[in-house]
Amino acid sequence: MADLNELYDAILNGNAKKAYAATEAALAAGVQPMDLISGSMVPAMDEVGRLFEEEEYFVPELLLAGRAMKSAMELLRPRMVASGEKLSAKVVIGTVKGDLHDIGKNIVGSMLEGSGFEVVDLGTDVSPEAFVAAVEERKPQFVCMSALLTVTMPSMKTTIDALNNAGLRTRVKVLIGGAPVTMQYAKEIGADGYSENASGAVGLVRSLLVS
Ligand code: B12
Repeated sequence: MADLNELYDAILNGNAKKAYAATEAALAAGVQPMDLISGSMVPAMDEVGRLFEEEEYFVPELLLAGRAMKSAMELLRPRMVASGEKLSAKVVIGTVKGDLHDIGKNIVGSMLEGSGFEVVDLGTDVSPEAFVAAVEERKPQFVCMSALLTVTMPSMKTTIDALNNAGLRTRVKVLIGGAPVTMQYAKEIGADGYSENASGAVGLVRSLLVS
């Protein structure tokens, strides 16, 4: 039986080597990538966030935990990306302007790829103009935006406005997510959907594709 606490502790302590080794061991024991993400990795990052709020952790600890999470994701990503046939939908994804958090966005991107969608990842700190340019050039059916900071959430609205002004809004479905984002906010800014996690994001894309 794989010890999932090891991965949780390694991320909490910001130990990238241990996180990698614990992930390797869990995969060898047959644990599924998504079970590792939702059972150990996300709860560990939530605890890191709580400790940061309590001022027991500071930015260096956040960085180390983020690095540990990324080293585990290195092993999980190839397993999440399906080798199967691509579905006929393209998704442009990015973290909005001013925001450097990309762990959740990367999980959503990997899950979408793993479900057969073509994913164009614009990275972090993506301006509304860059989203618009990507929609013009890559012609996706979906735009996925991620924000982890309350101060960067308004950039989601600015991006939707920019898509509107460029006459592109009706060509794409816009999905938003990230810890501070809510369904209510999605409705307020005129997004087409919101999900609180990566598997929900895949479900949303699938359901909007057939609707
Ligand atoms: C790791 C981390 C960092 C790392 C990021 C590393 C990286 N490469 O991403 C670093 C150190 C860089 C960092 C920096 C900062 N951070 Co920080 N960070 C975190 C932390 C601890 C974890 C975030 C994370 O990765 N969670 C795990 C992932 C898997 O969850 P997720 O991102 O929510 O994604 C899931 C869902 O939301 C959803 N989802 C995500 N995106 C999308 C998109 C779509 C379309 C859909 C449908 C779904 C979806 O699916 C994902 C998978 O299930 C959070 C605390 C927390 N619990 O969120 C603070 C937190 C987000 N950070 C915070 C702060 C304040 C900062 C700084 C301002 C600190 C500082 N003083 O410098 C800077 C800002 C830098 C910047 N400009 O962006 C605050 C934000 C407070 C607020 N309300 O605005 C938090 C909440 C900590 C806290 N409790 O105070 N941070």
